[in-house]
Amino acid sequence: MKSKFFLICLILVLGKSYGQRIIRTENSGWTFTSSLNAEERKVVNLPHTWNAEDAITKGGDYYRGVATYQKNIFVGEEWKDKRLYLKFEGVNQVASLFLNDKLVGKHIGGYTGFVFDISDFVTIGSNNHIRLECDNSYNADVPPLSADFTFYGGAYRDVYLVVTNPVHFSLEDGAGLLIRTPELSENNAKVHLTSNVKNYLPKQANVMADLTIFSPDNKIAYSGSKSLNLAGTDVNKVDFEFNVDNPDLWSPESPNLYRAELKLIDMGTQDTLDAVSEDFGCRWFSVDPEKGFFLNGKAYRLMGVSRHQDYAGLGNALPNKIHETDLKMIKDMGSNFIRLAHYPQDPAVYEWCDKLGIIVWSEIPIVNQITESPSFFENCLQMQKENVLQNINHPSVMMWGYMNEVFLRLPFNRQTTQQEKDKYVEAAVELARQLNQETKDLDPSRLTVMALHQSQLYNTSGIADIPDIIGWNLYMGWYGGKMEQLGEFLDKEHREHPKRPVLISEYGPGADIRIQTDNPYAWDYSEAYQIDMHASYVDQVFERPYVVGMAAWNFADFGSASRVDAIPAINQKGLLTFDRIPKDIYYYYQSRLLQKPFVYLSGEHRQTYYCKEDSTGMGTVNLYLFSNCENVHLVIDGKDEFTTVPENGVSRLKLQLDEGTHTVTASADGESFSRQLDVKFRSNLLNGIDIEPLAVNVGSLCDFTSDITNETWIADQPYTAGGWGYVDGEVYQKSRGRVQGTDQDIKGTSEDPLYQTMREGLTNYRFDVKPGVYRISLLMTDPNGASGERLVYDLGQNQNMSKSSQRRFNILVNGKPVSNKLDLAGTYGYNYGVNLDFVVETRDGINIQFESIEGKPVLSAIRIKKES
Ligand code: GCB
Repeated sequence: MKSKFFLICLILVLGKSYGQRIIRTENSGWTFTSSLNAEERKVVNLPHTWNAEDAITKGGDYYRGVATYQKNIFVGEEWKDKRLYLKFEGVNQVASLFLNDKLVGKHIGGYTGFVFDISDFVTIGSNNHIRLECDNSYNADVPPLSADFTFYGGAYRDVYLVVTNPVHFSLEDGAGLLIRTPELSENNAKVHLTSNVKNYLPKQANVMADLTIFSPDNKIAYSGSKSLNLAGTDVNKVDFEFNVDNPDLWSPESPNLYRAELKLIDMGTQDTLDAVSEDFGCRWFSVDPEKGFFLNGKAYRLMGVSRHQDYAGLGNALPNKIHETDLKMIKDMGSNFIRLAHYPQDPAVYEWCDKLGIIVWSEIPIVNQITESPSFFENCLQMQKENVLQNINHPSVMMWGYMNEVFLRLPFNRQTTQQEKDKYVEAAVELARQLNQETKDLDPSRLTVMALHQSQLYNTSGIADIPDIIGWNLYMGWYGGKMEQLGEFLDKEHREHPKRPVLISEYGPGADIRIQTDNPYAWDYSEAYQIDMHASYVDQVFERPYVVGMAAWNFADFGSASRVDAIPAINQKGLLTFDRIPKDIYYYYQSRLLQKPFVYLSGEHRQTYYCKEDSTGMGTVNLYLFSNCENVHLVIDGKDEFTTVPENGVSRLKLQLDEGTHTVTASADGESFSRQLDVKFRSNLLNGIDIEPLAVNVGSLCDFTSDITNETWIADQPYTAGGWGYVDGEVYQKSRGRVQGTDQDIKGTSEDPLYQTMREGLTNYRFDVKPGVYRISLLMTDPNGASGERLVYDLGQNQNMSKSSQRRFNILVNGKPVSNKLDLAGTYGYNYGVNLDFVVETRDGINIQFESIEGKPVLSAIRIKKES
């Protein structure tokens, strides 16, 4: 009896839902061809980009052009009365869709989704040929025109086939359902829901629109119906307005989501013709130039990250799972805020921000510059429309952005006359005005925002007065200036523009987990400098209640094909590496932002500490302790104990340790963290070189640990009798003196930082070793490029060029020549990593001599090992 009842119910349920839309991925088995290599055809699955590899290996010369994806889909008789759509979540950057060789449509812009109706192009009962042409070449009418990230081409997000009944909710307008909460308080939420319905039947359709709202705990919060008489294919609007009492508000701590399910029921057959569902949330927010950001009446400092959407080895073609793990790491860091820089991201990103409680700034990619053409304006406005309408229901989204540093390129464009510059500025201001207006028209409930670089042109032009909030991208302590100057700048801006809410939309230096130092300085790419700069910025912001918040640049390292950091083609300002290994700085933020007790000791990527031995036989080890606890108890090797009081989440520990392995344990409030570390004295290193070579990162204050050999090349030192080090010469510095070493891509190696820093003009480098046979490796590069040196991506600060030079020199060991007339540039080319290995026998130490023939000799690294 029971089972019969169940069967009837099942039939009813199945019967009711019969005929609803089919949504299936069309990701598998596309044949890919590109005009780069017309011969090559390969089968790929989406998400896919053709630049995952060459944007790294070829730098700025990665392939930007046309490529094609093709596949067949079978459309059976059963779909003859259906409507068919192809839905693309993102194709970079211009996409043209052909069905059976007929053009269906074209979409401009690489970062928003689009839907094409293919119903009238398919042949029933047959295979249908889909061809998607993508073009990621430079297009002066399509933003971004220039930017510090790679413009990976391809169908890099999911693609779906959607099959619907002739009567269905429209797919072409953004989210499908538009849900607004025009009035909100703790006691009541007024909700307004709209959808467009289409009827492709040749006759009028009488349908019922059934709406059910589920509360976060899955109870029915509202249900209602409306009957609709749908005539023709015209769009018909269906509207609901209702109240939810005592709504469960959405916030970072409680990301409560309501679900709206809307169905179309045939009044005759009672069949469900179509169904859509969307999550939404109830929350209100505002911003005040003095007091900062408020959500549901409560003050919040917005703290978080900016995020790019790519990943090591994959380019921008990420499975949704990586978006999810990224967002979870951002939440676990203690963030309540994310800037989706510099473009709208995958739908999965917004969904996870909703679920995890992360407040979103979503923007369109107008970066660095604009084109003063009507089509550029049109494309920008269309992109913003798509950004807004596709993401409008997400409660996490609270800001719509539309420009990043639009005046960056302008002042350096020397060919441009003042008059042309003025015209350009006027055009940018006009574009900002139009975008701001369009955004407000589409969604008056959100705040508008724009990101600026440190230039007064944004103030003098008036552009900074257009959006509701200003984001400053500030890099004092990196691209010029000192990190301590941040507060001064913010205060001045605040004084001069007291009505303007301000946040920091970017900040942070580059850092490489292979590079460690006790003496951090700008451009050394050390983790220590990254910690110091971030900590300084956060402290300065926390001292200023008016600062709305800050978004660290960047959540993770990201692809920027023409940039050269310690890893070429990667911008290394991430709190995590490109493959998402957290740098120490990630834990600093946990200590600063998490609400639960937290303890961490730095040094995840630095197991050995090479110290100077003091007169008592001890060396100093520098560790950062990150903790939000008041008192942290430290125990060294289970015996020596002391307590430290972290200031602003950090204690800078200077531990006196003897040579050997030590365990340091930090505990507070039930949390405990242990780190094991090895201490070695520099003065003893020559003794063990028959077992472990002595490898020196010449011209640098940083240790460099190779991720290939795991060998550490330790920071350089001056020679003292009985020891080792450089005798003379100076640290090679670029002409402008800001960077120690060169910032060029070193060819022939992935260990660029080892070669980038060097001494030049040296005549002797000595090791007072015991008699024996030694293998000596010299690492060198000639840093002077033919076109002179410059920072490839420099925020336009300085375009100094230094002249190329010629250097030729002899190398001798203890007076015996090992390399004559070495011409690094002539033999290998500029910026090529050259490694010379040779074996020598000595009775009286090793003195490597450099004899200049022309120009200054250079040495980047040296390693010696006793062979016998
Ligand atoms: C900026 C840009 C961003 C860059 C960043 C940097 O101001 O907005 O796109 O990646 O600086 O790392 O130089």
